Amino acid sequence: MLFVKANGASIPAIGLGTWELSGRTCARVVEQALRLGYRHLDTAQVYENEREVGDGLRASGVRRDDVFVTTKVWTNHFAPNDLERSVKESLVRLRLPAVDLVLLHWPNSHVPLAETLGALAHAKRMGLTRHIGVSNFTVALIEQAVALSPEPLVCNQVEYHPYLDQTKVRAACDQHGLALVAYSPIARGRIKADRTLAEIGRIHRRTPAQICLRWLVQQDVAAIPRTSRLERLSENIEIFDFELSDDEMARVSALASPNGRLTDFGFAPKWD
Ligand code: 1BO
Repeated sequence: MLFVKANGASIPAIGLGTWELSGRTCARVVEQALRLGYRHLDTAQVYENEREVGDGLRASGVRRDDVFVTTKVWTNHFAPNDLERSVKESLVRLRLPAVDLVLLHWPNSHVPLAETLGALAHAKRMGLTRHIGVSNFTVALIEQAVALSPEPLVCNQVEYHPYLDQTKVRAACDQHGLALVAYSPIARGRIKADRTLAEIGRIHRRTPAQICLRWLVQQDVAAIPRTSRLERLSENIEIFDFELSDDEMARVSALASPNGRLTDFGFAPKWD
């Protein structure tokens, strides 16, 4: 497993995304992923599956300290006291004394960012999390957050896959030492029928999903593919024994399109 290094954190390059996984399926997928070698789990308060993620972690028999666990605070808990309470409630559901990373799930312009980041840093200083970061932040918001945060931010988790150009956000993350963590890294399955990825895949005897994930980790990006199918778990992690050429990397990057974004909401910031 490769690691992405960022402002003191060491983040396993492939993690298990759990958005939209729930109940026993979630716990079973988490358990199996860890048994297969995953060491990075991504959940969130709003996914309503923290309890099952914790159950899967314990059922796997993998040592807690060997797993990088991320959770996220939803935007209605960004006022300082709410944030601390929300993180503590996440820990109760996960049944963990601390997580490795807590993220602000989306920007929220209704609460001053300095206050929210102050509370997030306080959660870190209380030992509730080893690291802190943000998610769905634009370049301008990254700049503000880095300037305002009392503790180093280690990542910005955003949608990223071959159909969505994230050059500007990646550059801002690089400049400030933040890792970019990619959610929906295989474009919610859309890449499976992609001819370019299939062609490159034939050369390396890999699937389009594996080419896509390799393209991400070769940019020093961490990716958190989600699947509820156990057979896909192995596929998504078997990407560390081959390498894409510069030409292949460029061919995958050229798949980006202006309307490639899949996750957008009325409360989203104005994207770069
Ligand atoms: C609403 C959830 C988006 C990805 O975490």
